[in-house]
Amino acid sequence: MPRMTAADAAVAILRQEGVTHVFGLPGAAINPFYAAMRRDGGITHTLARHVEGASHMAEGYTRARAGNIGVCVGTSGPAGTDMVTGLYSASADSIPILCITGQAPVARLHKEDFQAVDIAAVAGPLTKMAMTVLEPAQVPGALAQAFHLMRSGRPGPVLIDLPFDVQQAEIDFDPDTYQPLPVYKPAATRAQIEKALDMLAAAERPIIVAGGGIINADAASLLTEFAELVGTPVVPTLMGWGALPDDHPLMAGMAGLQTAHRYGNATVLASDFVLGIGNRWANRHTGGLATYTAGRTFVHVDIEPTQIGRVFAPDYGIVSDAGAALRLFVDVARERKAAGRIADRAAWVADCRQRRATMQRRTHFDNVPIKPQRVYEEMNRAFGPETRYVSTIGLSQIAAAQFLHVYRPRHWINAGQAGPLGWTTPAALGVCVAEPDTPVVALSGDYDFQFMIEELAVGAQFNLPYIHVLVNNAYLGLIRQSQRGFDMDYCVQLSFDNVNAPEVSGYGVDHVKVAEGLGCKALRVTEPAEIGPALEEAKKLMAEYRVPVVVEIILERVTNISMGTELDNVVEFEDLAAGHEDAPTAVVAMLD
Ligand SMILES: Cc1ncc(C[n+]2csc(CCOP(=O)(O)OP(=O)(O)O)c2C)c(N)n1
Ligand SMILES: [Mg+2]
Repeated sequence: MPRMTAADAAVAILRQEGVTHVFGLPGAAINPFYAAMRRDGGITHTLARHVEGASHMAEGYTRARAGNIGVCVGTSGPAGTDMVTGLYSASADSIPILCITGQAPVARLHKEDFQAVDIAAVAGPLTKMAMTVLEPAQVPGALAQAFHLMRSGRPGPVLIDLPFDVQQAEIDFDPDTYQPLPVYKPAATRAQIEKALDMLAAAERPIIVAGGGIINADAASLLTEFAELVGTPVVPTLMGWGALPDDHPLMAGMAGLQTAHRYGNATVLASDFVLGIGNRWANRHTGGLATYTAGRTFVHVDIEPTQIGRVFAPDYGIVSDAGAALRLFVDVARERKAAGRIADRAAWVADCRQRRATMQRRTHFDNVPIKPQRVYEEMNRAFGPETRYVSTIGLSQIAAAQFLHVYRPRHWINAGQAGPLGWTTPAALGVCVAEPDTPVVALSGDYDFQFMIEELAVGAQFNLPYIHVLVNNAYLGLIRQSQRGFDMDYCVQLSFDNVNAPEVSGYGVDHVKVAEGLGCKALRVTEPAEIGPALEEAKKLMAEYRVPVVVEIILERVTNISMGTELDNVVEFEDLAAGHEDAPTAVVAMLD
């Protein structure tokens, strides 16, 4: 039997499970694992500048491509605690990442050793498994189980903590006969799908709510086929956005309190039946449940049995992987179509389309300082359907979801539930590693950008080019807006007179200088007419220098973005579009 260190066995298993790349940051306690990676030679490594950055890079890597599992590696103590935010954000959005940490030697774990923290206990609630492996011979089993759990049921992260002496101990292990464990995914039965389709058929104004589970299951084309077969409009959730292209005739818009379209909310409110697939009825999608559910029948399909009924009791629940359910939905719908048993929904679809063509928000403003809406209009012009957008949170992200267009699954990559500031830059870098040939455009507010700004150096060092649109209002904009309810504007200003940069006119940080200092290219824009040319220039710089290119757009300081507490109570702060020229890049042309 081959003998090797447990660290060598761990690396061999990563390779057998398909890992080719890790994101990390070494320290003394994880050096045996790094030594094993070096001996193996088959895994590339991106050196993060902050361990939290490594965890978000791993998330970006997973989210970008079906089947990927991002791996982040750090040492004992603070490295693990730094990665906790990545574990939270991954678990909240059902994203598998594997976090590997070094640890103090087993015999010293209870002696308050240097950088010995019980990371497995810390990570427990945020992972599907968090284990400090105390026996070297358990390492292969622990890793096999880690991959099994990450891929099975509702996907999610795992943490494996490896004490220094466990990594170095020799064990018997045969990498050649290692076999990944089978993956468990519940699947709907035909009877369940028939029943759900009967309920859909009985409805007059049905919609499908398409969640991130469809993207995780790589089932976007099945969703499109099913929606077309049953002629039913689709309302994607924020995590499901891109499952159906924005220009598809059945795309009815997103619904919710913030990242939503006026027509999306209006269509949900006009519906009488909702088939939710791979979604979790997130509160920022539903708003108040009384409004959301009144007068509607619900079917909920989810891979995680305990999700059914968690937020509200659906009329019917099905435990199934979204892909497995959609395959059967398509099969049965096809049979019913052939038998002439599918209702004609043309009038309802036209109704939804009409809302889309009339209920637009205005994007075309010529103001200086620039209004944010105009930025997204220019981005729609500059970036094609192949673009992958990456964002986390803030007015910037909310407005982006209201105004940008997404045409493909995994092209809107967003830390939907956790929304950790600082996520965007490292996640975008992880996406670039996973998908080096597709254009990546990150979008940050100034505060999100400042949170993990050091990761830009990673993009410069490892030649990970992408465009980072930075919308700068010198404010914690979303929190400023939410403080209106407290009648205050308190501790949310990022503006100051920068003694080194009078040209930023009191907006505080000189992002261009910082980005350049970290090895990136950067441009600053203050006039609306400059946005388009700057984005084109950024594409050229990116191609020439192969580094991240920051396009900073100086916004007006205060712009409130549409949001509310109920689907029927979203507050609009700006003039609505009155005609096509007010929303010139809307996918469905505005009816004047
Ligand atoms: C780690 C963390 N702390 C606090 C918050 C709360 N928060 C959400 S958005 C926001 C302000 C974001 O400001 P900016 O990135 O400039 O975006 P803007 O809203 O101005 O567009 C804050 C503080 C958070 N999401 N994450
Ligand atoms: Mg801001």
